[in-house]
Amino acid sequence: MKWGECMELQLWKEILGPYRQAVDELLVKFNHIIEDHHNAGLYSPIEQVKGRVKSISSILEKLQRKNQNINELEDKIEDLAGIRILCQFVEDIDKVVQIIENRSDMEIKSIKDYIANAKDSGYRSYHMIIYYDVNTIHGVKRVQAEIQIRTLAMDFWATVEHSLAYKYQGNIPEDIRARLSGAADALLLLDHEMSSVRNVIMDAQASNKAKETLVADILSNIQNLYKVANKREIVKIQDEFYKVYQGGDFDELSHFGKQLDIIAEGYRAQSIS
Ligand code: 0O2
Repeated sequence: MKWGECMELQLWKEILGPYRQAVDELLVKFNHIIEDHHNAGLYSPIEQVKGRVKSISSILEKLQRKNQNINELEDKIEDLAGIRILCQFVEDIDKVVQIIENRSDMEIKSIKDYIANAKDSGYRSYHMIIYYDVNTIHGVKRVQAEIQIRTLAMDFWATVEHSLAYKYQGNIPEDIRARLSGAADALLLLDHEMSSVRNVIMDAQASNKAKETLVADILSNIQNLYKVANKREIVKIQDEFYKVYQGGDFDELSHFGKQLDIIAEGYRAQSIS
């Protein structure tokens, strides 16, 4: 690689650095939203979150396609930082939008609702462009980021269509395009069907999650007791736990967890005094 090319790469790194930081920070924040819901025993409207900084080749291709100057890059290319939020149900998308609207660290610049108005291709997704402040070694920099919010079904379609568009350089043959359009209709139907059983699925998932968290807390309590309680007592607690766990009654397990908390608290108080 020549010196000039090296410099150019360094310049790209400098330009894209704050966007990389924005993607990293936003991923942490959205993942915490998922975790906070789970910890509170609530259903999370966010199923999964992904992020990327736009590749240099993709930036150059977009600038050329939109006939824009490279000096206007940071203004004109709104998705240098891209976040994709995946939801299980269409209804969850509104919830995610509300969460973003209520945040003090994300300012909404614009939205594009390709769910209410699907693209001709069949593409469905909800897009938000936000302003987000990153603290760099040079001070605070306000960057733009694109957040795409869609269901798992919409994402499946978009991923397949994107690969085909890439393969055929944007000119997908008519027969394949027609099949993609049919698939988009089928996925729309699937999203509707899933919505009709949303409450049942949400209840089942929330109670699975609550049980998972409860069992993890109980096991961690038992593990900590190993350090302080006598072995015979621990074995008794463990046997009791297996019995309650195998019984499969959530209320009983919850009651057992509370009793264990009291025992653990007793040992903690003893160790302080
Ligand atoms: P990439 O490679 O995903 O980053 P334009 O890019 O001019 O079509 P604009 O004004 O930048 O559109 O915004 P728009 O329409 O909201 O599209 C932004 C992004 O949405 C695109 O980024 C794609 O990721 C996605 N997208 C939009 N339309 C389609 C579509 O028909 N199919 C698929 N699979 N994705 C779509 P990029 O930079 O175009 O592409």
